[in-house]
Amino acid sequence: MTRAGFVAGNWKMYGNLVQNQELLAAIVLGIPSLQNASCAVCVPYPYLAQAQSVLKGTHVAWGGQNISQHHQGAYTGEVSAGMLTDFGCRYVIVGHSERRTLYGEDNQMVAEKFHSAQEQSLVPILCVGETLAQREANETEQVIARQLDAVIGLVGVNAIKQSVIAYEPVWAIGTGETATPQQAQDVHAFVRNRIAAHNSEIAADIQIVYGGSVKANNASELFAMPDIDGGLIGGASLVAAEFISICFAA
Ligand code: G2H
Repeated sequence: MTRAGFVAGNWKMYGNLVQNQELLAAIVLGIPSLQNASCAVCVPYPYLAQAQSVLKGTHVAWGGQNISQHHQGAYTGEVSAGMLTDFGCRYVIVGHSERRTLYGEDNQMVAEKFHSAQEQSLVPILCVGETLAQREANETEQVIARQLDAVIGLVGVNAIKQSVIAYEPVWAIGTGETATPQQAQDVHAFVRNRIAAHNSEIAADIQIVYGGSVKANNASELFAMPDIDGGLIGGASLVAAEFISICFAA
């Protein structure tokens, strides 16, 4: 694989000051450097300052899990991309299926969030993925295509270059059920081909990572697939030894 690997932890709504301190310190200690790969943790907003203070100057970057599509305004409870950059964030997850399903984020809104992130020089980690019903109805590719096309339609394919795409089949998220390496590879190849239809160089360079019950014991076989460049890790990113081992597998 010529592309560098990438692993991001998605802490979701877990953690507290004490636990985070221990987890971040262990991650920094466990990842003094990585060969041809990089890693990050996406933490809940209140802990961005803590992540910044522990991770600054280390090999581990940090980021948020969501942003508003707006720059500023009367949007109670929302957080802008610019606010994340104030805390040194490099990454932000956009369009995670939990946001799409639980908070009604549609493809257009996700595309606007992607755009907003890039306007503030954040690297969006764009999540795409199908539900079990969609997979069983053989709609996986149409669903992913719509999710991807909404973003490319808004920002253009050149902008996609400065992002990471995460394929996360909804049926594999937090369920303990992982897509087989071949199932994941097939969708990653589909995503890459869809981008190649616009620009083959960008398609060859872009990092496409897999998310959905990735653990230390299945990361290597997933990351060995030709179009899988790393992972977006939920539950296993809360356990230092697991997360470190997944980072080294990338
Ligand atoms: C998918 C993933 C991280 P988990 O949501 O984004 O979580 O690894 O717990 O399935």
